[in-house]
Amino acid sequence: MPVLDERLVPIFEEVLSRNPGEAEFHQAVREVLESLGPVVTKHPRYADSAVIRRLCEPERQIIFRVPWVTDNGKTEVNRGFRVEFNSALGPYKGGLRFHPSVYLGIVKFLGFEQIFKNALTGLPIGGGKGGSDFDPKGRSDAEVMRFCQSFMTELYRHIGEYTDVPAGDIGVGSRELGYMFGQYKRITNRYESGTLTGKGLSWGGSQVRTEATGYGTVFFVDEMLKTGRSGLDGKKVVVSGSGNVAIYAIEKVHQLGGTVIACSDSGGYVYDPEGIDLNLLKDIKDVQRDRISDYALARGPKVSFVPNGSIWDVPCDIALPCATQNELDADGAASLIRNGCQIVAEGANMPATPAAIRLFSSAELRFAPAKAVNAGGVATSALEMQQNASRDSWTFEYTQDRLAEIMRSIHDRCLETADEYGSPGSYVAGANIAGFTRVADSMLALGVI
Ligand code: NDP
Ligand code: 2IT
Repeated sequence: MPVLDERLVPIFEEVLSRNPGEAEFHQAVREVLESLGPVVTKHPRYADSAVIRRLCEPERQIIFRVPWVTDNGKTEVNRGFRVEFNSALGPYKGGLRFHPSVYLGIVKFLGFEQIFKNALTGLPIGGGKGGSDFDPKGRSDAEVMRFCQSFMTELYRHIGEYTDVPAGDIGVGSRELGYMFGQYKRITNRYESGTLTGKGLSWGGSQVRTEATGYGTVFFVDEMLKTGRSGLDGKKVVVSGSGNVAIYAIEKVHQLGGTVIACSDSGGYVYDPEGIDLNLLKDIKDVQRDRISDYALARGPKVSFVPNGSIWDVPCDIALPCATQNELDADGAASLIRNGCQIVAEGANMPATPAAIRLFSSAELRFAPAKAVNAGGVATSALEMQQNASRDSWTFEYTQDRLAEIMRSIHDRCLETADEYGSPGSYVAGANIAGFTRVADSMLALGVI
């Protein structure tokens, strides 16, 4: 493990002792602190002012009961979370995740990452995250609605256009956001569009928000390729997951001339050498809400389904992990390197383990971290807020151009910052330092808050 600067060791030790058992949060904090040594050397004010200690402690953490009734009349009790991590740059902003694995440590890791990601966009948004250990899989629409209504019956008092603006994440898409917005509107008697993002187009949503995280991921990769005077044309790409981020990453790779030959869900992966049939995938995943194994069944014998297999064993030029945290470990990384993969860019949040990242940095492979690569989703959420505030709606083309420009600017800022702090070419150092300095400077300007 890389050593931490001696001024950062006590901060990390405090994070460990104050947040016991929250492994994902520890991992996310450590990854940022590992980049900050040169920053506190160059600018001792960051170490002297306790701004880093303050950043590691959420401004507010809300945990609540979510009771709801199944179609069979049984009462279920889930736990709801909203961690309002940092509001130095704007209202707390970040998604809601519904997945059985959700607990405080997951919400805190995601909220912590969100602070720096949102800072990198250059837009006026603070960092937060929320969710529940509710599992939407196998639940009817009516059950999902009752759960969402109960969740919002508590959450509504904590959020608002100027306070905290949630959106989607794993298990939360336009269906769930619709039920939550409906309940928010009903309780508050306000059509406050800017209180949630990722809304449907007919009720205050923005063009391109659905596609934004996946498209933005591929725009970022395109910028990486351009620095080597190359492009996506003819490239073989592997994308893990088959949810919102994965589907629109696949769509943009295909639009830019690459071919996605494999994707997955938690049951395994499909290998489709001719390229993923996106209309079929969208129908199976978005409409039928079925499994990736059904995709292979529908495509016939030319497509294989590998249950519980590692998608990183499929040889490719570019790998885009777009499913979940820690899905790409050292074995997966070794396999990608062995098979000649050139770029790994994180569409999901923290999908590569620290051991995998260490292997990438010692190989001829370029690695780009989530807080830069997948920032297009939240950036387009901020564009949605901007449209809501001005009661305007922009065209698809204009919004997509704004997204592409934001991704280009994040990419360039990462490389410039990495250069400035003595780690040329490191997107990890660039993203962490550029995100950190913007937030920390604002916090210092606002006093000890
Ligand atoms: P979805 O719920 O739409 O899709 C999630 C996908 O990941 C599904 O294919 C799911 O498979 C798979 N997956 C989830 N958990 C696991 C697991 N434990 N093991 C293997 N596969 C798993 O979520 P999104 O596409 O929205 O989110 C994907 C990632 O992108 C997350 O890390 C999220 O935080 C991140 N992200 C999302 C943004 C957004 O705008 N939506 C923005 C930025 C980042 P299965 O159905 O089998 O569970
Ligand atoms: O991880 C993320 O950036 C998201 N889930 C999107 C957050 C948002 O507010 O759009």
